[in-house]
Amino acid sequence: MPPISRKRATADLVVVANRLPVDRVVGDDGETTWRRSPGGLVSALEPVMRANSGAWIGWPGDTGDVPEPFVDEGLTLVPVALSEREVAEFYEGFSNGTLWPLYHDLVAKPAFHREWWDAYVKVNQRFADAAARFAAKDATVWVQDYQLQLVPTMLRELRPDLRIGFYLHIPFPPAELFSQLPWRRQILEGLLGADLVGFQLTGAAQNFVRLVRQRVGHKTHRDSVYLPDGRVVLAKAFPISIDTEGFEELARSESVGARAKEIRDDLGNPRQVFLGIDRLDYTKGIYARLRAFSELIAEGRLTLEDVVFVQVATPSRERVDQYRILRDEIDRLVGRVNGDLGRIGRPAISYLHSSFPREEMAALYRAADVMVVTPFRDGMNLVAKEYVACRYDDDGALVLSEFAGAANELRQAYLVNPYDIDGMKAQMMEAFAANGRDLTRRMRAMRRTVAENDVSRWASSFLDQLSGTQPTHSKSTRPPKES
Ligand code: GDG
Repeated sequence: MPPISRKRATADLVVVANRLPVDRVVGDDGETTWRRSPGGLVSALEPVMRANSGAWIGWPGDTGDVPEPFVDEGLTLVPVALSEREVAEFYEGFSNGTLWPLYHDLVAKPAFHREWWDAYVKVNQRFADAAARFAAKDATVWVQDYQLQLVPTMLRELRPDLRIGFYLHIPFPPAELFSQLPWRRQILEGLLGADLVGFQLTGAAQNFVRLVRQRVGHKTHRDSVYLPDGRVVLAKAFPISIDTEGFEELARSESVGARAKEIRDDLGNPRQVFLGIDRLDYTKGIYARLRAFSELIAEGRLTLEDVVFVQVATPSRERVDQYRILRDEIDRLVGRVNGDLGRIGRPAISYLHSSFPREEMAALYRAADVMVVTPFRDGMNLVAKEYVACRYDDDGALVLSEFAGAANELRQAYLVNPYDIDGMKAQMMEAFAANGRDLTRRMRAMRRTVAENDVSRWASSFLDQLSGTQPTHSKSTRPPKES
């Protein structure tokens, strides 16, 4: 893969994200190739980046030497290196051991370690330096997610000419929780380097503005923060979505249809197939949902002729303790449920701890009568939207946690509180027993929502809003009197 020259390396739209949208694959001959990698952010941004021929700055996902920037399938990729220790302290530590649980309502206990914070600062600076080198004059830079919250201000210091946007894919917690963070002020100030800070939901944007007022002392009014130097930072909601058309097209393809049938055959053609697809993460509520389902079987409200639960858990953050513990807990639960309730050739839960190509995901969505998405807290949850996009016959039921961002839009789902096992059981039974007309009415409405609000609309509404923000050199705006 030829490296690209410095001149061609300047980009008008630069995405800065923790991960590059590809994984490095080293063949038997030692040759390096790159393969698309799964994950919410990649699924969401790839179509937009290709359409805009921008540059993407990110970590390749391992600690090997990083190559020079290169072009892969029309996408300019700029790899940023992380050492073994930085992966442990910046990525597994501060990002996934501190911020992830803190921002997800303390579903797990966050750990606070000063050396993790130091690594977070150092790595954020490296991403900011790369963006500063790569962006053309007056370019737009779009920084992604919780791993890089200091980049906006670091980048603004290096390149005041840039228009900078930031988008948070996960929830932004209320002041009462966020205030536990020893470095709360630095994080808020880091984000304020952006012209536009985007969130999944309005409530998250409001949490941010309130914290800025309380903890940093800036004047605010509704969705605007007024900085002493005259700059105005906007904080708004932009609910993310999926490539709806792409998913539907895939679901309609003959091969996916055939594969969906094969999956049902392999499962022994039960009356209904329940499905869960998640990264193996403690925020996703996998354990609670499988427990609810197994109780329905144990109580005889569902039988093994009626149903099977297919749970796909994509391996994730496997070196972080809490994730190892969760994996063991789910292994044990599935083993116990199948041991107690299953019969030869008829397990209650068909559990797959692996990741699959997109085609297989679409076939699973096609094969499932009831999709069960029960996170304790989730920024959006794209799986719920993907399921809806694949149900082109307007059938199938979605059981959805009210604590997923997606519940804001997919109001016709069977909404559940994942902390309430009995409530979940009741909704799963409702979904199982629903009549065709009711399912069609619900699915049609949800399909309209995801068709109208797809990922390209999400990206363009963010970028349009960003390009309409006040130019950074103009210092004329003053806060309204009453705030
Ligand atoms: C974060 C936020 C927010 C999963 N397994 C495989 C696979 N996937 C794809 C799914 C979906 C994506 O990964 C997962 O997205 P989610 O939204 O469900 O969850 P997170 O990974 O936690 O994403 C979340 C999202 O960012 C976007 O802003 O919605 O709230 O937590 O697209 O299809 N894809 C393939 N094989 C797999 O095995 N090909």
